[in-house]
Amino acid sequence: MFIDEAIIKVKAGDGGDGIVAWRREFKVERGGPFGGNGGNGGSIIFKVDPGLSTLLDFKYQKHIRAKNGERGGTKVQHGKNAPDLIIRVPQGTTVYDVKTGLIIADLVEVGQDAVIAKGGRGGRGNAAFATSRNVAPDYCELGEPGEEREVKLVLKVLADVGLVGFPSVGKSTIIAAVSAARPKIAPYHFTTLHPNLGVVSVPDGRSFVMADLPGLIEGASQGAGLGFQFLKHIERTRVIVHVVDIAGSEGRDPYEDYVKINNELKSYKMNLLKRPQIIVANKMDLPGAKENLEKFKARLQEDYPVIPISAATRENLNAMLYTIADTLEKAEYVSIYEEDEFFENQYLKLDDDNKPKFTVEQDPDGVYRVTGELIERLFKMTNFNQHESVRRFSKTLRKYGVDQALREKGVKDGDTVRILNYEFEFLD
Ligand SMILES: Nc1nc2c(ncn2[C@@H]2O[C@H](COP(=O)(O)OP(=O)(O)OP(=O)(O)O)[C@@H](O)[C@H]2O)c(=O)[nH]1
Ligand SMILES: [Mg+2]
Repeated sequence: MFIDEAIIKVKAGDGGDGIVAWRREFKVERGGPFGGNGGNGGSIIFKVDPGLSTLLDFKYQKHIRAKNGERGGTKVQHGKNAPDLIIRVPQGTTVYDVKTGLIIADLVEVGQDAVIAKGGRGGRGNAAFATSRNVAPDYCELGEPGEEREVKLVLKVLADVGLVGFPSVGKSTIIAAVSAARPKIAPYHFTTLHPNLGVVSVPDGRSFVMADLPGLIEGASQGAGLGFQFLKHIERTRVIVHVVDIAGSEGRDPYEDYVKINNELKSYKMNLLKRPQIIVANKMDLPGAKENLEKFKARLQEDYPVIPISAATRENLNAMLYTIADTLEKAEYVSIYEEDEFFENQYLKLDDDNKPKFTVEQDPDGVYRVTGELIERLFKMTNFNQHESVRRFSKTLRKYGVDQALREKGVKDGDTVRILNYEFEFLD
């Protein structure tokens, strides 16, 4: 089954907690700090596997979790790091963060990988905090929580050229004639229900990947027929091969077909008409084809090449392949996303001074709330049962300018301040 969209939840492993422990020595009640660090949680990494061609696996696997890091041990033993979890995806998979709609990764190269949810760092044990000024720290960090998010996977097949046209014009017959792909071919509409890819070898040694796509009809970009959901598979192609039934064997006018399909390509979000196009006039073996070809050329306004062929009798196929290969050589690489559609470009964690970004806002009940990714993480790693950990947390907030920002908002000593679901008393 061909599946090209899926929504799943991912949760990276939490870091293990650091611990507080002490060395025991003869006659010494409390030796040096001996608590080890927690291990790191496993990250969830998506990696391109060229052997995969569908997102079918994600129909059954809706929750993916990586393992947590181990807690630190006594004798300064480091807790074990959890292994990263590698999830294989087909080439051409775009991973969106559902909450923001932004792209986390666009996985197109063979072997390309991306961290989709980062494992939490292990918390430090008290041994790690020992300094010459504080030889016996009695605090430790909690493990950092692993990232958790809902992601949408969209497969947009990776091909150099895409065959587009009305149903039954012969797209699947063409790809079957020039590659090893064996799609179903039949004299009824919408025989092809998902894209088929084929590697095409040109007699002069060049080669390219061709995609045979489901037929389009008028209104496809608005969802008519199989519609819009398949137009996304044209997005990554650099050249469009527009197939027409030049014999008009189903009673339609080939030129009108051509205009209708181009209107759909134009209305699609990326204006696919900007791509180089080659017109393939198929079914030249049928009666009336030659006259129709002349009429078609006379009405054609664009200067696209028109290649007459017959996929059935294999006539003129090489001329078609040379034209496609030549056009591909000149075609530019198309980038299908804008820079600002990517998560990392929108959610830089640090501001210009290299301090974490945060905001101070008033909740409906009047209490001031501090939000910000790094501040919230720091908060989660603080062990509030340890006096010293709390002190360190407040010190860091001061260093990052959170205190200052609160004061500027009018927060005074003794007022309540919120981070996540917790409340504190603000003390200068
Ligand atoms: N006479 C003739 N018939 C052809 C030619 N090419 C394809 N056909 C026939 O046209 C019919 C439709 O061909 P397909 O290749 O399935 O058409 P398609 O464009 O892939 O159709 P959809 O998948 O439904 O969009 C089949 O019966 C083919 O045998 C040709 O060059 N000449
Ligand atoms: Mg087909």
